Amino acid sequence: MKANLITQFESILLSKYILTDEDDKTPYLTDWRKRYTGKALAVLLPGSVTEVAAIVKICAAAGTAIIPQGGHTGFCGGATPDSSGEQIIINLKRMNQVREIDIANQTISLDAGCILQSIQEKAATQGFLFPLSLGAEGSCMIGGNLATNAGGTNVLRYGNTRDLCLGLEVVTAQGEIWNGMKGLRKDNTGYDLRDLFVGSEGTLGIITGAVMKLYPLPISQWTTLVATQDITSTITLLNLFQKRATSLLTGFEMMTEESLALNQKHFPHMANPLKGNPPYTILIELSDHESEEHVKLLLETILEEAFEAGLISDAVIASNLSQANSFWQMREHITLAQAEEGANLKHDITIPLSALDSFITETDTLIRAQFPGIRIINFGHLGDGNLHYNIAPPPGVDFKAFNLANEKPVHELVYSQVERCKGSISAEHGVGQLKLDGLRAHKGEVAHDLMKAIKKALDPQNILNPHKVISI
Ligand code: FAD
Ligand code: 2HG
Ligand code: ZN
Repeated sequence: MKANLITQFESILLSKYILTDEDDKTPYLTDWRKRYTGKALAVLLPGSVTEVAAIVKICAAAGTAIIPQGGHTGFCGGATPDSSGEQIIINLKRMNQVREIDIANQTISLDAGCILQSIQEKAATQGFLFPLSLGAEGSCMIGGNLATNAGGTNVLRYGNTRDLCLGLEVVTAQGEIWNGMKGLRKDNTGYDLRDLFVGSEGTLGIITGAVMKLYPLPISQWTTLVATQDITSTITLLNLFQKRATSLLTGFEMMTEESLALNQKHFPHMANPLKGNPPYTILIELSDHESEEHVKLLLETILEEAFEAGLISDAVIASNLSQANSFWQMREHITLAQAEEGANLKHDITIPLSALDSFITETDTLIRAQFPGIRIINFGHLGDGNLHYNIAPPPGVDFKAFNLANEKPVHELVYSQVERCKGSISAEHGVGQLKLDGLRAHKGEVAHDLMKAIKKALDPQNILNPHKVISI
């Protein structure tokens, strides 16, 4: 059976693109956080949509499960196979061509295996901004971004990956090719198939191509770090920037003192330029298409207002690009510092801005009381109400032992607060296998049953990424 499948794949792909040797497969079998390791019968590296479709047809006939994979940087174990050794990984990395930049339509058509950073760079050569931006952009792929509906740091101005997508090309669970590669900003022709596949984490189809929106490159960006003393003034500050800077506000990221302490421990060169380790350090970015002077003056005026209103106690404006980059580096390195420290318990959550104060105050108090000495690594895309409310054991306590004993009650405590505040248990990282069990309770029976019905309709054999997002 196994040999027979491989022989069939050999009729489609050169044998160098069919990885069966253990050493060759290893890099595809463990997720970025090293939380999940699986086995696979083979890792296939197709070079075109027709090859993907032909592979899926073979797997469908054999009832063999397929794990679609991009850069394998996801946080929920969605791209990692199970331990059976019977699943096939289809990694899209060879499908990495920009198909077209349509200047008049302001769109870019891409193969799903294009690395996010390379798309940003390609767009910039034509004077365009491709706004999706996240810490993994050097290795994640647009197919993975679409499949997880990734967020990142520009969402408050440009939306998440779903909002940037106009068209898709998808291979279905039956091995058919759906060509929806249209760059239309309006198309009301019934059910929106594109939006069904975006965020489906490889469970409904394999995304092989996409048409994405482009925007004019801003001519000037100003970045500042400010200190706030509490979350109430931070939200008021956000509202002030939203009111005064409107669409010029392109970044509003929050880092707590505890998050930056972890950075300092592992990356000592990344010192916070603000004085005295404030409780909250906020990174704010304004982008302008008018002039350097216009946006700088606006930033200075809003900051002055914020000082006068007692919302901020300190501010540093980046004086050049390299200092602005160093502010962003400090923010992006929190994830890397956490990985250096040990496997923390992640909570990628969204809370309505009006409930953030209550969420943080109450959850901080409860969790510190129940787990004395615990470290709360709370940071995130505050402009979107998206917190990365991550939990690490007290200093010196073994991560593995702590997580084993406390993972469940920690999640229960945090997620019950999320429900109280009418938030979401996954803001931008998805569900994968990590949050599979909690989904029914979170979404409610009706929504969960509708999701099941969709999965059954599109993938009745349950061969696309089974037991990820939803089990049928
Ligand atoms: P993978 O990890 O390979 O796959 C993710 C899921 O999508 C899996 O379920 C997989 O089966 C499916 N999939 C992949 N490709 C396809 C395809 N072509 N068709 C169908 N299904 C597919 N995420 C954010 O949202 N915001 C952030 O700010 C952010 N920052 C990060 C920072 C770091 C340092 C790291 C390591 C990760 C970060 N992430 C962030 C998480 C991750 O980068 C994103 O989820 C990203 O979109 C995953 O892309 P990928 O190509 O690596 O997908
Ligand atoms: C970020 O915003 C990523 O940096 C990672 O989404 C969050 O480390 C995390 O939990
Ligand atoms: Zn994030």
